[in-house]
Amino acid sequence: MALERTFSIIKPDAVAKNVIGAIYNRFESAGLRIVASKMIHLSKEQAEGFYAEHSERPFFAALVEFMTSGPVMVQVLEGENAVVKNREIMGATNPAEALAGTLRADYAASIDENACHGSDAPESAAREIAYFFSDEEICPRTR
Ligand code: RTP
Ligand code: MG
Repeated sequence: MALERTFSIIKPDAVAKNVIGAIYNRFESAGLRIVASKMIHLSKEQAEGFYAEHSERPFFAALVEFMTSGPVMVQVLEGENAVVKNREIMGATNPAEALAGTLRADYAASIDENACHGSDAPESAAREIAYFFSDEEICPRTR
């Protein structure tokens, strides 16, 4: 299968827990390469735009509040089957349902503060990558 890209966020709860490196290790151990990365503190407008598909859901205001509560790490992951692979590494949205050994089982406290985001399809991955990164900021491996 050809290389695929996905978009990932280490959310404010996990950044506060000081587990950025531990989470990057999970990605790398699974064969995903980090081809772009930066730390940012999302504005309300950035968080609302990113999660626009959920704007009518009852948890939307709490989600935006949480996502702007501290800095996040945003990254582009590249590898075979990257979208599905990252979702497997993350585990279920609700950490109570996440399989043992997944990021959310290990680092998430609740469905509202669940440690990480990962694109749910190649189409959303392309949109989400473009939301945060210019082409020049993405560095595919040359060796
Ligand atoms: P994400 O987009 O953050 O990677 O999470 P996801 O695909 O697993 O879940 P999604 O349905 O896209 O929901 C986005 C985020 O909204 C919060 N949420 N809360 N209280 C609730 O019922 C509820 N449902 C979703 C979660 O923080 C979820 O990650
Ligand atoms: Mg989602």
